[in-house]
Order: sequence, then C-alpha cells, then structure tokens
Amino acid sequence: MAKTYKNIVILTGAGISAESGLATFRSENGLWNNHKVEDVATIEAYWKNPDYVHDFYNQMRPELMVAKPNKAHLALTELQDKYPSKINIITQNVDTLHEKAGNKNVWHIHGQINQIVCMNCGHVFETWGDISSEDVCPQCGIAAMLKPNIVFFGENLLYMDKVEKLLQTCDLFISVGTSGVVYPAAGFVQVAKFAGADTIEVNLEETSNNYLFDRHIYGKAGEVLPHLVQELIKQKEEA
Ligand code: BV8
Repeated sequence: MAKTYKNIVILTGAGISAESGLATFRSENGLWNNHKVEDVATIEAYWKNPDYVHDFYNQMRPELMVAKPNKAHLALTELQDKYPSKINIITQNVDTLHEKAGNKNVWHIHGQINQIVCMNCGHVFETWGDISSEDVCPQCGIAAMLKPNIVFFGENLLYMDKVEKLLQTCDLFISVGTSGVVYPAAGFVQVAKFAGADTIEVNLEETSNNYLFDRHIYGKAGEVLPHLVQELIKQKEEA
C-alpha cells in the first residue's frame, strides 16, 4: 500500500531560489554577492560598521523585490493544495518567493530582507527601501538602532519553539536546495529522523549531511521537485 504522511516538514535553502536568478551563498569562489559572508552577515560586522552592512542589504533588496517564484516554489503550493496533511515550510531564505508562490505556513528562521527590526524597542516593520544608521525607529523614535530583520551568524534563529515541535512530530522531512553547513538548520534532519520521519534530500549534488537522508533526488529543484510532488499526491490518492 502506498505510504501517506500526516505531518510534512520542508526545509529550503538558497538552492530553491537559484532558478529565480538569486545568488546562493557558497558558490565556487566562496563569495556571496562578491562579499565574504563574515564581512556582512555577522553581528560583529554589523556593530563594527553598520552602514557597510546596511548598504549590502540595500543593494540586495531591489533584486529580491522583483524576483519571481519558480516551478519549485509553485510545486510546494500544489502539494499544500492537493495533499491533505499538515505541511510546514521552514526556510533559511530571506527572500519572499515562497509567499509570492502562494505557499502557506512558511517560517523564516533566518529572517526576511523586507523586514527591519529596532534593537531598542523590538518593533519590526516592512520596507523594500534603503535603511541607514541615520534612520529612526517609527515606534520609539530612537536612531541608529535599526537592523535588517535578518539572523546574522552569532544570533539566535527565529521561531525555534515552533520548529522544534514541527520536527519532533513530522513523518516526512524534505530538504530542498541547502548545502547543510549552517547550524542549527543543518541539524534539523537529525531531529526529524529521530522522530521517525522519512527523509528526502533534493539538491544538485551530494551535501555534507547527505548520510542522514533515506533518499536523494539529484537535479534542479524546478525540474525534480514537481515530479516528487506528483508522486506524493498519487500515493495519497491510491492509499
Ligand atoms: C546560532 C543571514 C546560536 C544572511 C544566514 C561551528 C560548528 C557548528 C556551528 C557553528 C560553529 N561556529 C558557529 C556556529 C554557528 C553558526 C554556523 O552554523 N556556522 C557555520 C557556517 C559553521 N550558526 C549561527 O551562528 C546561527 N546562530 O547558531 O545561534 C548561537 C548564538 C550565539 C553564538 C553562537 C551560536 C545563525 C545562522 C544563520 C546565519 N545567517 N543568513 C542572509 O541570509 O542574508 S545563513 C545563510 O546560510 C543563509 O541564510 C542561507 O540560507 C544559509 C544556508 O545556506 P544555504 O541556503 O544552504 O545556501 P548555500 O549556498 O550554502 O547552498 C545552496 C545549496 O543549493 C547547495 O547545496 C547547492 O548545491 C544547491 N543548489 C543550487 N542550485 C540549486 C540547488 N539545489 C537544487 N536546485 C538548484 N537549482
């Protein structure tokens, strides 16, 4: 009898947005948009030179604002529409392509590029525009305390209470387009596996934690994920 699932968790990384034209983090030259990650995505880099980090994200925002979801994101919408079960998407991506594709239950554990947080009062607001250390918080009026609502290296992730529960109760864990080098996200598959979930990895190539996956589907997410979604939907119909 075809297997069906009740609680599916999908973890996505930069690879799912690659076919939308967005840069991944660990390309050949190890640079990310021509910067070293540690120069722009650590909390130390931010405190040392906030406007250097603001500029990095200011330059990224326009591209992400107009980026379009690809067939991989749309396949997840089809899965959520046609596979009656709880399906949550935990994303490391700061773009909004899951939302643009109509995906539901999306958890941005590394934050979002179009959100700004005030480190004085905690207020979070949306903008696709530029931010600098001169800007004041619209809530408390304090200047130089605004930061992209993005989780830098050395900062705790967002929604980890929710994520823990999802991982401990899932029966299928699918990882799409992540190199599996950044923790704690890279360890999520282990939690799911201990919870008894089946684990599937979708990537162009073998990743560093590939031994933890029961099944590997190699190829571009936009090409292979729709087939996996059709397979799951068919299994459910036949059950
Ligand atoms: C934390 C924000 C507690 C910026 C990001 C030593 C050992 C273990 C851990 C650590 C350690 N030292 C420090 C740590 C912790 C550290 C960490 O993991 N470091 C690593 C590098 C060793 N983690 C943290 O600091 C985290 N916080 O642990 O809190 C704490 C508190 C205080 C002090 C210590 C600990 C915070 C992590 C979040 C950091 N912020 N981003 C931004 O996004 O603007 S991480 C950054 O990497 C992005 O969010 C990105 O999503 C994430 C993971 O990268 P990937 O998404 O996987 O992207 P990548 O390019 O690597 O891979 C793309 C993949 O897609 C590839 O596999 C490729 O083959 C594939 N692909 C490409 N095209 C396609 C495709 N697949 C399919 N189809 C395609 N078309």
